[in-house]
Amino acid sequence: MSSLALMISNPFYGDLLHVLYNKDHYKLALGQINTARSLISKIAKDYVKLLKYGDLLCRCKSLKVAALGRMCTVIKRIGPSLAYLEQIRQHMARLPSIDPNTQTMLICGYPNVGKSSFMNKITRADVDVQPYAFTTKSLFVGHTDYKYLRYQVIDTPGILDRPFEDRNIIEMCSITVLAHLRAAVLFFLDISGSCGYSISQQAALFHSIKSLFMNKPLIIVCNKTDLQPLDGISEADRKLVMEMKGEAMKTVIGQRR
Ligand SMILES: Nc1nc2c(ncn2[C@@H]2O[C@H](COP(=O)(O)OP(=O)(O)OP(=O)(O)O)[C@@H](O)[C@H]2O)c(=O)[nH]1
Ligand SMILES: [Mg+2]
Repeated sequence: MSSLALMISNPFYGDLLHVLYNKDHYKLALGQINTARSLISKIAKDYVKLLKYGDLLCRCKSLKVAALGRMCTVIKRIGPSLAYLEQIRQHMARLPSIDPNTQTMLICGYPNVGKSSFMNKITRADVDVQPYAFTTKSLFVGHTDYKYLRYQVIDTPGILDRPFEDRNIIEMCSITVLAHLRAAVLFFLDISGSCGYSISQQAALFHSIKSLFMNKPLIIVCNKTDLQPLDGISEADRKLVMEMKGEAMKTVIGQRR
């Protein structure tokens, strides 16, 4: 369980763990493990003391059996906590390993806008692409080379524009990675609306999470232009797109200073 404790101490994985699991539950489980550990070492110490007075081999052996029995009882009592922590450990082990110190591109946006399709084009990752929302339910990591430099690319689950407390665990994974990683952000917009969401809904999401883009290079990617050319969108939508691009320019200029 020490690898789990190590993960919790990493701010990014720690927050991700809080998003995926109830913080109070696993802290309680870890606390029970710690108590069990000290109980077991106390039993060991007590029985080592008793063994010193063991005059016969058979008496020493029965002391050993008694000590092991008491230790097993302690372990049995924390069985459910151990099973719960093992489940978390296995889940965390399946998460992609994200290097926070490498150059990173983060793909985010509304669900079904074409984030994973782009990810599959520029990396060798094979993320599932489907014509419905929330196909991607977890973080995916791939790598791409550009001008002799290697970039880490992270595909995130789609985020809906809704109050923070209403967001589901899948959306919160994206929010967590946006909040923690120093990365260039590609905010994907489906300007055709074939994703099922209008440009104004997508723009509302942009403005509600734009504080997460602070101090990060940001690019607005207008996707699905084969279905709807950019110059064919309504004046109101064009204004929204230009507004977002203006915000993105600010962050890029901020980076260059
Ligand atoms: N016409 C067209 N369709 C696209 C384009 N990019 C993606 N799609 C389609 O859009 C749908 C959604 O694509 P995904 O890549 O799964 O979208 P996503 O943003 O990863 O979706 P979630 O994982 O649900 O958030 C699929 O049917 C894709 O084939 C594009 O450039 N043009
Ligand atoms: Mg996807």
